Amino acid sequence: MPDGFTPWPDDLAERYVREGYWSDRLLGDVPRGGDPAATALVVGDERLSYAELDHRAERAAAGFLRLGLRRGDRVVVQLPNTVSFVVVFLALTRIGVAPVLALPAHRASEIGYLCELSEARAYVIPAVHGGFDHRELARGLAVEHVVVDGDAQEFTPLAVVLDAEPVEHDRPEPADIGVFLLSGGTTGLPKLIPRTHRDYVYNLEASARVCGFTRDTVYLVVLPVAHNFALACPGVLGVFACGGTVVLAPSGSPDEAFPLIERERVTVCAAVPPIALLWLDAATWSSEDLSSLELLQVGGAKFAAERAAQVPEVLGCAVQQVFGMAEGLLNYTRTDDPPEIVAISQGRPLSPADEIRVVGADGLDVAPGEVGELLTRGPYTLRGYYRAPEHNSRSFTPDGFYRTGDLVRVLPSGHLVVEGREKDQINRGGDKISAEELENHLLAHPAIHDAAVVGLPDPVMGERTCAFLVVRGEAPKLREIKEFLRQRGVAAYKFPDRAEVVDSFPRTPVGKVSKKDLAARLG
Ligand code: OOB
Repeated sequence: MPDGFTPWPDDLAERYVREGYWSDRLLGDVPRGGDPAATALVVGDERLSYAELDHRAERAAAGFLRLGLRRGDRVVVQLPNTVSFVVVFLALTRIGVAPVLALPAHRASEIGYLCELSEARAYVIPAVHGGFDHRELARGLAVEHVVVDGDAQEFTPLAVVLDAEPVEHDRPEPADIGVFLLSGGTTGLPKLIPRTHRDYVYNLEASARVCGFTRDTVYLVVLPVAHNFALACPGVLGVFACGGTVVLAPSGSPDEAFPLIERERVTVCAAVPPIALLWLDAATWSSEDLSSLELLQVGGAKFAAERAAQVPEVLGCAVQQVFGMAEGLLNYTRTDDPPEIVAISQGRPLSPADEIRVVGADGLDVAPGEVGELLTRGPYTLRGYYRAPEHNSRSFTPDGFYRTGDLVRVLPSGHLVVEGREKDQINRGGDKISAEELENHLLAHPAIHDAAVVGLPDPVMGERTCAFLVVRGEAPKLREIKEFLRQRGVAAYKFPDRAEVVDSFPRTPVGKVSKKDLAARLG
């Protein structure tokens, strides 16, 4: 195991194996149980059977080995919702190379840091995506191999990697790190979440059971497939574990998603609240046949009870609330939960082995039903961020509970209701923005003397980002601030939606910026 990884204590690891939470199955083998002739993946006009997907993954595995990658290496993968993403993910995990899953929106600032922190040996990208030339970004990086899906220019074409002759190869151990997910972040720099094969396989298989996935499941992906929710909750991998069919869409726009639902007879989809709201709206006027839909999962940010209650009537399918995190813990409402629980709660823990505590500022458990910070540990929740000892000492209790930073209360049924957040993060329609990270970028601007970033309530996005600024001289326009951040290589979803110039920041009694008072000023 590489340095920087915090394992589960031996006694717990033994228990998770003994009680059947952890198996020997590997991430790259998840699609191998299905009917070889069944359709595994549909993207545009391309349809791949399980046999074809397996064959492509084996060839790609050989191709990455030929590049010189070896078990224990890391590769930053930044691919959109394409066949290539799926094949590359399976190939790398089969040879024990851990993909570091960047989002398509990430730019030089995030990618450079991820490559450095993970000591990635390769960076896998599309040539151009959403009008952005990833090759240009790659030219500024110090990675050994840049592998390009499309016109590779001076780099390695992915087509060459995908075309290798299959070879016998070593396989990883179930306890090895299978994949690195990105944390939403609360500090100046993003954190990496190591997920082992056995904890992530449990994550996706147990999720698939709770969600009732079968070989008849047709799952539409509208979120970035690199995000935990769409990848493994139960996501693409959960579908593969059951032998069902995955349909990849480029976005959640009803113009793109609804025709696919009709054409492929989609049965389930995972959405963030802004997409679910769009669908509720569009379904009233669209002409597509959505009658195949059985389940809409909604998560990533709080979905209002009134809206959740509308889903069955308007979209003709069940709704499931999902409160999850890349760090591990997943909460799902269950198909047989009473409708009011499904509307008002964000679900209950996936696993009987999930341990939950709700604590007050003093670190002690609050009375049942009271609001407090959610702490958790269990068979698929990390024990430490990768190579972040100092941050880990704050993010975990001495006995290994992860401090989620989420404020919740527990209903008598065991379901959780998310009541807010303690962490300094903005949740913009499911996209997470670390206030400190954005503030540091803003402080680099010559006209900005001080910056405090807060989330303001928004009916569609849940929150929007407002930057309060103390300026030197003339205040920069919002447009100029965005351009400045773009030039620094910051992902666009982190750009502030609004900038407000103030003379000074209100302070708490201990001298910290009071973000509550700042937000209240705009009341
Ligand atoms: C999912 O994962 P992340 O890592 O992008 O973000 C985790 C954070 C949670 O700590 C919480 O603050 C927030 O996102 N969150 C929710 C929520 N689901 C996530 N807040 C309120 N209500 C919800 N339903 O966002 C994620 C991972 C797996 C499945 C689903 C979502």
